[in-house]
Amino acid sequence: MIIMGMKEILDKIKDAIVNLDIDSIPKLCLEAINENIPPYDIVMNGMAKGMEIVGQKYENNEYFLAELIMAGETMKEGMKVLEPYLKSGELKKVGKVVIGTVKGDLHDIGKNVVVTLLSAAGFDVIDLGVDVPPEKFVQAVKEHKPDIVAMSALLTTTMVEMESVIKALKEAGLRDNVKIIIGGAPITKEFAEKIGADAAARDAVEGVNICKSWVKG
Ligand code: B1M
Repeated sequence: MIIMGMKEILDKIKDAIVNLDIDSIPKLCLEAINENIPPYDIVMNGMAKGMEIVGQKYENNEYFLAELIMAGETMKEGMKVLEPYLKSGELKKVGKVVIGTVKGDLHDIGKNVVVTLLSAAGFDVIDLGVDVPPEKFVQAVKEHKPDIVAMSALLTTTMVEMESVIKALKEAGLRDNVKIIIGGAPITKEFAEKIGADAAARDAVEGVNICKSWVKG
């Protein structure tokens, strides 16, 4: 039997995403787990790297919408294998987060990674899904009284919806009850500041670390 190194397995996983190889991805993820590669390295340094390349191919007209959809499905199959290893389950709840992808935006893979890692870190997570209008965020904050509201947007045309959510929370008198964090490929710290969010996260790991820093003590 040939034993592969960590980088070699992660490269195979990245390539499987790029090649839309939905049949191989579960086996490769399991192989990586059996080689003791930390599950979130498999997500961040394997599958997510592949997604970046898929995005570039789409921009270069090498891939089209059908390939984007297939890449999304392939990553989801990989996540199914990894989720049980990412979740620890028995932790005492450290805080509550309401999260969703904003109105008009259907991208949920990155948000789902954030949800999984937040749950693994002991947060109670209320996931509102995709295409979430401001009223629904407001309603969820009233109902669940979270410590944190997290929003995801992957499109430059939908990131503006984040500002609408913050405005709606202000109008409902709820803005100061929560910390607000935003994330997604087009999001910058400058944008977060401009719209009055408390933080922007580059990736899921940074996002979870910021959330942890808000609830500790
Ligand atoms: Co779309 N898409 N897509 N897509 N898609 C992008 C985003 C795009 C950059 C591709 C490209 O052109 N290079 C481009 C946006 C261009 C722009 O706005 N500037 C684009 C486009 C144009 C579109 C459509 C308009 C295409 C069309 O219909 N012609 C359409 C829009 C649909 C809609 O939303 N209304 C569309 C559709 C889709 C699919 C449905 C086919 C599919 C999504 C499937 C799904 O999510 N269920 C899809 C995909 C897969 C992509 C790419 C290739 C990959 C996104 C992804 O899942 N990445 C993407 C290209 C790219 O991003 N480079 C692209 C992997 C994921 C792990 O990373 O989501 O960035 P990401 O999340 C990261 C961080 O951003 C961060 O942490 C995550 C993990 O580290 N993060 C947070 C995200 N949210 C956070 C919240 C936080 C914290 C961190 O809060 C605490």
